[in-house]
Amino acid sequence: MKKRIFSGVQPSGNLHIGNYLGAIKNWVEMQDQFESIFCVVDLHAITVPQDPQKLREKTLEIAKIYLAAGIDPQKSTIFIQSHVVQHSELAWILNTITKMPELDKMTQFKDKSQKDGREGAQVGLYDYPVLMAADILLYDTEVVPVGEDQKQHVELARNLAQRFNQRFGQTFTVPDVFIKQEGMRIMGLDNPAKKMSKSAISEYNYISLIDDAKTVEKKIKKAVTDSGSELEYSDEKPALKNLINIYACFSNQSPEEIVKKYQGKGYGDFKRDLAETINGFLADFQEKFNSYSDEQVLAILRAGAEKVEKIAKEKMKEVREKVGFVM
Ligand code: ATP
Ligand code: LTN
Repeated sequence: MKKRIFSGVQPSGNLHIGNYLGAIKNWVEMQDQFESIFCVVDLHAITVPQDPQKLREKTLEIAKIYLAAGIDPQKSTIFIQSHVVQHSELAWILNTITKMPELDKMTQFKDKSQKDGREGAQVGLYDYPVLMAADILLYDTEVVPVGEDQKQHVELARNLAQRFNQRFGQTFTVPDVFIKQEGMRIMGLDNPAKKMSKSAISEYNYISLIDDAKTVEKKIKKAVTDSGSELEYSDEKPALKNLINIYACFSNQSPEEIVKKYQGKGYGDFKRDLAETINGFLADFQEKFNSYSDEQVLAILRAGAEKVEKIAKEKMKEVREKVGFVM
């Protein structure tokens, strides 16, 4: 039997090449070997304020991105998180076995609550990792493919599964995290010390999957580089290292091959070719992205929800019995 994988992306902001290289690209490669479930996590998105109309649009957009990237609905199931109510229900139950210090230490919460301070942060943002654990455990997920930044959250899902099993008897599969080395942490183009993020303030931080060719050229041109003029792949030159990593992921060449190719040439040549490589990928991607209608994706998402709801219902029946609810 194939192992089951589950992963998701939030419909907040513009998906960028970091999301693609760190997560979605790997899902596409994994969908033949695994029974795959991919979710558009709208319940997670509202942990920071969203405009309702925009949220609706973004939710369908993420699903189109999955499809355009190569997720095949014949092989994988895609659905919208809020369409399967059991996610919220399990999150509530898991809340009752989660300890405050487990959430206090979450890097993502610390980062995201920085803006308004802990006092101004919503409880939902704090509780985000528990909902994510519910997503994962509801389906007896065995492997969770994500970018580096999500490792801590999957660790919590593992702990909660073990704790619940210990207290109530074997119920949940303990999931493993899967992080692919290449692309696991694409850094911001304007600041190589922080990961590329769709909630970044400057649009020069990221390359969106729906940026046009001119914008990509401009953003790559403006991307910070380290001092010096020779292309170098090292931790001392984090900005260049990041650009070389991006180039490597899109061109299937190793960083060493790339450095060799540009020896004796300036950053200019490298940046021009990098923009061209990214644009080659985006042209094909965007053509597919634009070929889906809202109705088409909605039909796929509804069929997906129907399929996974069966699994979710069964698991919740077991959970309800175990915790002592009257059936
Ligand atoms: P935000 O910027 O709002 O925090 P995000 O860019 O982190 O959002 P998510 O929806 O939280 O996007 O993440 C979707 C997937 O993309 C996750 O698996 C995450 O690990 C991965 N990911 C996000 N940013 C990067 C990055 N810079 N490099 C590699 N993978 C990333
Ligand atoms: N928090 C994740 C998105 C996410 C997820 C999940 C990923 C929500 N639920 C379950 C894997 C499995 C993020 O990437 N920001």
